[in-house]
Amino acid sequence: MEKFEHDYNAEQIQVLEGLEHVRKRPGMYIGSVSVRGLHHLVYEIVDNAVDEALAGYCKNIHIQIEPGNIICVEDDGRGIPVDIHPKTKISAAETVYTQLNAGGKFGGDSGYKVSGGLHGVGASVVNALSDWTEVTIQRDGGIFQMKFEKGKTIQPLTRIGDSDKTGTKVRFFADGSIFETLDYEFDVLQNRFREMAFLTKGLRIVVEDLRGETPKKSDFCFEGGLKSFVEYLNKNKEKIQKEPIYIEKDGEVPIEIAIQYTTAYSENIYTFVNNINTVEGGTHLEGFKRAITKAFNDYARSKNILKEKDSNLLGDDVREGITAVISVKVKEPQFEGQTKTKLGNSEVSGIVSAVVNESLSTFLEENPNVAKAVLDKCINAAKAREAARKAREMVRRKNAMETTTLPGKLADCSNKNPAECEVYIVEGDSAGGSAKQGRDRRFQAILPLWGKMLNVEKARADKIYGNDKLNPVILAVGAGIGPEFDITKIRYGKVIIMADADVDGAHIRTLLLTFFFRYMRPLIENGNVFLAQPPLYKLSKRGMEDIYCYTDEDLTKAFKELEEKGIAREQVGIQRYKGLGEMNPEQLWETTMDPAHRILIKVTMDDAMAADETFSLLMGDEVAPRKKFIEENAKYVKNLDI
Ligand code: 28G
Repeated sequence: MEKFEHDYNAEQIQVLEGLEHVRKRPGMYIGSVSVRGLHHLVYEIVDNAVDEALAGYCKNIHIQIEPGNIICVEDDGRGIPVDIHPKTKISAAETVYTQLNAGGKFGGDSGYKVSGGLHGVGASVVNALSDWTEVTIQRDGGIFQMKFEKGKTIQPLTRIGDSDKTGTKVRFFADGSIFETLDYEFDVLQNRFREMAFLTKGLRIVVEDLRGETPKKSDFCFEGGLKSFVEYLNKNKEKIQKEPIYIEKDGEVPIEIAIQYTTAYSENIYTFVNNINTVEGGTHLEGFKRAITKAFNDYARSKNILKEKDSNLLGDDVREGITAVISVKVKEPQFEGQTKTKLGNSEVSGIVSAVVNESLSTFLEENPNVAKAVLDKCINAAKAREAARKAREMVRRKNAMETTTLPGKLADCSNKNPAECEVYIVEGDSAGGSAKQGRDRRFQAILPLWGKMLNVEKARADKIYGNDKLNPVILAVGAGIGPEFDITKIRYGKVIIMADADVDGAHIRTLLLTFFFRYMRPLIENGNVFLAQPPLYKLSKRGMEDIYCYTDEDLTKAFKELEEKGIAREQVGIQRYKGLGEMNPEQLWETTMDPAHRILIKVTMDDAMAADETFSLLMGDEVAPRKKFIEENAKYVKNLDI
């Protein structure tokens, strides 16, 4: 009996120490305590519900942001088991919420769990980082509830009623003393759960925001799975084939893939392992690429579309205009790479490659018209590749003849260590002039751009190289483009886009982001691209230091703070900046370029993807969605030159 007591206490102490560590070092468990980490809490809980769906027991997941930033997640699965462990006298449910890594997350006994990165750390981490958590379970004929504060049990699992239903409901309020912000972004959650719904065919996910005056609600359920995902990604693009190619195979490594070709020149392949976006790719992507290159070449040879004298199509040719989503489930995934989003399991490559090669070959045989249309495009891509090579050679030769390979408009910095240097890409000559005078020339370079940009959507690589607007950007960054882009050669650690806060500025931003996304993607993945944020307003008054406001909220806040100091709004002068050109060099330095005061926004892959989507919408060939977008956004886009 004594021993029993002793064990019990030791175990409990361990639990508390575990959760204490989570609170001390939250970053180790959820990446950061920024808004990103905050959203991670929701993903962790929803992941558990999705696991229950993958096990085949849950059909609906409901997520609500309640007023006051309380999160409520409910599923109709079996309910977390409520039985009491005979030794610890603690319910299974409480164990899941208090023991680090409980619930088989790292065990591999309960399906396809995640064993690396930021995911799958489990409910106990959410509990530890929440001010309070409340879990309600329906199963075995009853309703059971338990409550926690900052991870500590304040009400063990208690039967509070009867029910003939089953399911789990979790409500939590994140700890404001740990997170920088408690404000959830509905769009961020909505995008993530749309993606999850695509990845789990037939699962219904409803997400609601009940905080504002007008509640928001999205209802996702896709019977087509990844086929629906690809159709969604291509909704604004002109398709070469009507229906996506769909591959599904349940084996040792379950595989689901959808592919659809468009007339665009870019390649868009998204890959997932156990529902985690593997941004850095890995063995599943390698296997896929190998298989489609082989399948198209074999087919083209067998039908004599490629003659004996012709050389093989390259991977790049075969992937031009492709939109594909690849989802695999791996029992013990190895995640590698800088952000732990690269699949390392070598066995996966061959498995994916075999499945794709077989399914795609069959598809091509059965759909000769689609095969022909896609191959035509691939062969054109090969020709363009050859033309691009020549254009590149020309540019290189031309640049070699000139004394410097840097663009004439570039005002370079004196420091040559890329890690310490930054280049501002500035729209317009007058803003460019101010930036040149205002900068710290030791580490800040300025590249002014002006005039209309090339429409990247409609241009192949050969045009990009010769383009007089983009070539300076390529030369300034110094690392090439497309497949040859070499991140180790970049000349600046920060590439900063500085454009006005108006429609034209938005236009140039979208264009540049799309260009970087399509031709210098590692630059974005590596976190080297930034947006400068110029102020919108300046408040000034005699005897008071000027106040710069970067958003309308800033302005409201500034007025409130002034009022608290007894200064009325009428007493201060307010200047609204319409463009960067209105600021003198000192102001531009002070507000937008001085590392001590400026606001820089790091561009994420999500931002770039969104830009790419907007771009396709505005520049692409599909007329109907563009018209719809313009009608819906008429007041914003009237100045846009499209
Ligand atoms: C609403 C928000 C989040 C969940 C379940 C269902 C079971 C479960 C969850 O089991 C313990 C460890 C590994 C099996 C499993 C119920 C088996 C039988 C479950 C959720 C037992 C956890 N009956 N639903 N956990 N496992 N939903 N939604 O968290 O071996 S978590």
